[in-house]
Amino acid sequence: KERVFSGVQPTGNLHLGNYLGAIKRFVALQDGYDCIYCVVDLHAITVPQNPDELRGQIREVTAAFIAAGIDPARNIVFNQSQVHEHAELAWIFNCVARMGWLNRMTQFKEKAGKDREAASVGLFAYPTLMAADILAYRATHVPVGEDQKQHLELTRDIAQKFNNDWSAAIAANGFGEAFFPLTEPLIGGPAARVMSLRDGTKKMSKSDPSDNSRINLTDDAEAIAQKIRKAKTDPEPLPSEERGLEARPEADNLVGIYAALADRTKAEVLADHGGAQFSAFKAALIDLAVDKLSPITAEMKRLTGDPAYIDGVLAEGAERAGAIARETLDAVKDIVGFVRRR
Ligand code: AQP
Repeated sequence: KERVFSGVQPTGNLHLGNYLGAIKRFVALQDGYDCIYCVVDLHAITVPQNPDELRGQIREVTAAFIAAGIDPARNIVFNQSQVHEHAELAWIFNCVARMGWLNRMTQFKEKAGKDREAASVGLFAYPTLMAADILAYRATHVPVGEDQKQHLELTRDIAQKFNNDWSAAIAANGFGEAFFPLTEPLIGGPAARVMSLRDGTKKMSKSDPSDNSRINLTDDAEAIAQKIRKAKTDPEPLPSEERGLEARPEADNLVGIYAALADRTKAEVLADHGGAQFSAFKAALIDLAVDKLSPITAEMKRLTGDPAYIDGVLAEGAERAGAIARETLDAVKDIVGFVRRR
């Protein structure tokens, strides 16, 4: 079976974009692939975190994975900091990646803001750690939202440069022509980029100061209803065909959310709701969103009330993940020329 890896940061305010763009798709992949899902806490501290909140958020993301339908017995679910090979491989990749490659990363530019000198070195090196997360398992596929596309391209560049730079040692160690796979991103569907409910040109994000801009996975039915009712729209009714959504970012976003929640295409949603006023469409979307999200929210709440269970899942997952990552690191150390303990 081919291997899937993906991660979610425990940075609070897990939202509908994280669910539709990532977590819901993780669930769908567990039947066809060998899947590894990680709570990437090392990534979270690239910006300041409160230690007690961070611990809670790690457990909350784990609970969200399980509540959404990821089975921790069939898949590997763990938090990154428990498997030290991620950080070790990231260091080696820091020596493979070029400054120029990382300088082009748009997420760093956005997150660092104007005062780049004050950003952490970790925030700059974030993509090499992400490459290590994926390649420690030599994963072939990574399901992510559209915003991660550039980082996945960098992961492929790092894998390729590693394979080229050490090609003789890779062959000499019996790994043939290439040690790392060129990982394929799995990006797509109607919710690859869920936008803010307040501004259809901005992505729905954890750090948006307006809570009304996003639906949190912890929101109750009333909050979901209120946020959708208040969501920005334009004055026209819904079009009947997808091309009618062009240049209507807010309409496009709500139709995309509906389609992803209902497991349908935007065209199918418009075939049913084309011509409807937003008041009617929003009412249908509220029913659908509450119907799909409430059970997840309730289960997340139940699971976060049992931290010992969550910590047990993470420990067991780390054990299994570590065994795979260790094998990769042993091979990498041999390829690079390190002397290792045997
Ligand atoms: N708006 C989105 N639409 C679709 N997918 C999204 N993802 C994030 N936002 C959207 C996908 O969710 C997964 C986990 O993302 P992350 O842990 O990197 O966190 P984030 O939500 O992108 O939040 P940040 O970057 O911590 O905060 P903001 O966005 O506030 O700056 C990924 O697969 C991501 O693509």
